[in-house]
Amino acid sequence: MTTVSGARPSAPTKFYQVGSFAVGNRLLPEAGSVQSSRERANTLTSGHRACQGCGEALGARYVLDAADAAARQAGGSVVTVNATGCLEVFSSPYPESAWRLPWLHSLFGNAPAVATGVAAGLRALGREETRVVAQGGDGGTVDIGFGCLSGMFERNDDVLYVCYDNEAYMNTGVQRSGATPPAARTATTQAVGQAPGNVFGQGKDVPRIAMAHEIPYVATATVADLRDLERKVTHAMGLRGARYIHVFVPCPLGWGSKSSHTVRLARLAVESGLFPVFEAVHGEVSAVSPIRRQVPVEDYLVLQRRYAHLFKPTKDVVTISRIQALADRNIRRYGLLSHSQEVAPVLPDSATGASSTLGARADLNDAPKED
Ligand SMILES: Cc1ncc(C[n+]2csc(CCOP(=O)(O)OP(=O)(O)O)c2C)c(N)n1
Ligand code: SF4
Ligand SMILES: [Mg+2]
Repeated sequence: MTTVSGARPSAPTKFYQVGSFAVGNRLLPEAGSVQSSRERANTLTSGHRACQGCGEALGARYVLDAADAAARQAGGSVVTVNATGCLEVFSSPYPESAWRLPWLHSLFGNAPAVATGVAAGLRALGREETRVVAQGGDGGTVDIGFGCLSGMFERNDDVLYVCYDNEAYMNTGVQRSGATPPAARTATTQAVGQAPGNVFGQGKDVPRIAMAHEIPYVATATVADLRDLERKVTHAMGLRGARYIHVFVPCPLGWGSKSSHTVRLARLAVESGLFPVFEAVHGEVSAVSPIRRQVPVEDYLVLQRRYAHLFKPTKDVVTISRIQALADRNIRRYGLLSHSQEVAPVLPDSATGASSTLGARADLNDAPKED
């Protein structure tokens, strides 16, 4: 190591997080990640007003940085269209903005239509190297913006649409959306009555609905595997036409989880089978992220106050078993487990006795206290 005459010798580089390719708070360039690059765009800067541990803020930064890097690589740039929701609100309190790229907000339900218009305008101007990324929460995507999104898919408009799924309308106080999972407590699905929390058998699986439109590319991802997310965005940016990425983003405020558990919860959602991670090309599944060892759904549920009623005053083994059955169905549907591990059969509604690797740790369901 050389030192400039008179300058203090540089401190030796301190490595930590062994195996994570990280040094300090930055990924090593050798890892080939957009986030490891000194020239990374930082499309979403610090200083925004997201809650501590917000999965949506983390996911959006990786998505837009990767999209911006891919567009620059191809000699272009990115325009972003944002639906109303937490991401829009916490990043753009007037007169400030945390965005460092062209960014538009119009309404809650029309981001796909606005993005389509932006793409059409750019095409008319002969500026097809400027790429359009639209983004919104699950409410904006699955519910209110769904018609516009389906039209964008059906016309195969040249837009990458990214949904950040935190499984409820968080920005307005945690109301149920079409992506809220069964049994979850929200402000509009209270933990009261015979069947507390959200109902079973409703809701929309938008990645599969997107696949039914046979668009060029559909993918799911989580903030537990940011390299995978980055890779999928980069790949999608190399394609033309309608593309859809559905990102699972835990929300500490809405889920009643510790801020420090955001990545852990995303990982548990994947490893339990509740959130399958896959890619699909023109309507056919082309790749899945396999699970090495399936964890019981209880390990995931017990860390969140929105499921507290499943553990107190007594453990609701029937409802937990029904949720387990949904995870097992995903594992079979996408072939997520390696052949070395058998998938548990679907349990009937009356089934009892869901097992857990947490065992007696149901006490973790006590109100999570921030570290
Ligand atoms: C037509 C219309 N209805 C309702 C609202 C109020 N509203 C703003 S953001 C929001 C919830 C957004 O939820 P989601 O899309 O899931 O994003 P999140 O805040 O969870 O990230 C609602 C209901 C609105 N802005 N416009
Ligand atoms: S309420 Fe949830 S989605 Fe909204 S900023 Fe807070 S953690 Fe993020
Ligand atoms: Mg939401």
